[in-house]
Amino acid sequence: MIPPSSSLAPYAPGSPPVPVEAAGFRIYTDLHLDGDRPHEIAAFAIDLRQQAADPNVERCHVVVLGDLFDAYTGAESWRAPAFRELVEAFRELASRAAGVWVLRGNRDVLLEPAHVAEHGLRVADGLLARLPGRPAALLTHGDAYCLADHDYQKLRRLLRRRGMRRVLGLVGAGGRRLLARRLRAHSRDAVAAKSPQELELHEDTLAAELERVGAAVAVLGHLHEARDRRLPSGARLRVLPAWEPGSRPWDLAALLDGRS
Ligand SMILES: [Mn+2]
Repeated sequence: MIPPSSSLAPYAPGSPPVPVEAAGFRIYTDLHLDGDRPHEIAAFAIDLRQQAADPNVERCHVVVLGDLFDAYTGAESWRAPAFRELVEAFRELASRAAGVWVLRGNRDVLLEPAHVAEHGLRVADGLLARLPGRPAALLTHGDAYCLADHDYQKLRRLLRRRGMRRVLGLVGAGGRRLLARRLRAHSRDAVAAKSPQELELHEDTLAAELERVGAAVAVLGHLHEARDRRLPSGARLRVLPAWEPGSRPWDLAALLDGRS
């Protein structure tokens, strides 16, 4: 049961989705990489190198649908020794693919384009992805639609305030690390204590956003479970589970066709 609208937090969209048209989109989501689990980072780097070696990637955009990091604190997160190999793999992929995007999730809300421009990566809150001759798909993390979760939405609004970025810049890397640790611990404890409907997507808000941006399909992560259903508006909702090492990225055409 979805709670009535009166008990919802206000919808705080991120920046407008960036329109991108390409022959293909390859999608990863919710890797939650952490320097304490270097084997997972290495496995993802291997996968990115495989993507870079595929000649077809030239016509494709590769998209991480949010929560690449388990706790992103700022540009320094990319410079941690455990991430060196991954950064190299991203650079190689960015030199071959039509585009490589890292979308912001709730765990890496502090990602800024300037942090990754030198590696050839792009940052956005969402993409309006269009395959030739197909309806547009909104690719975004999905946390913006969990409106029954007031605590989280309050935090989301706070961390996305313009002035907040400057404040976090001033507290320095040590302060941001402390903040990230606390946020992560809070999110783990709080999520365990929340009822399933508190963590649920508010589908009417999502449907309205799809209509607003002109998309017929939403592709989201965040919930760490697979879903494929029609919203009452007729739009289609695809939720991707967290990517696992050894599996292939999702292909947007296959998602639209229901082949994966
Ligand atoms: Mn998430």
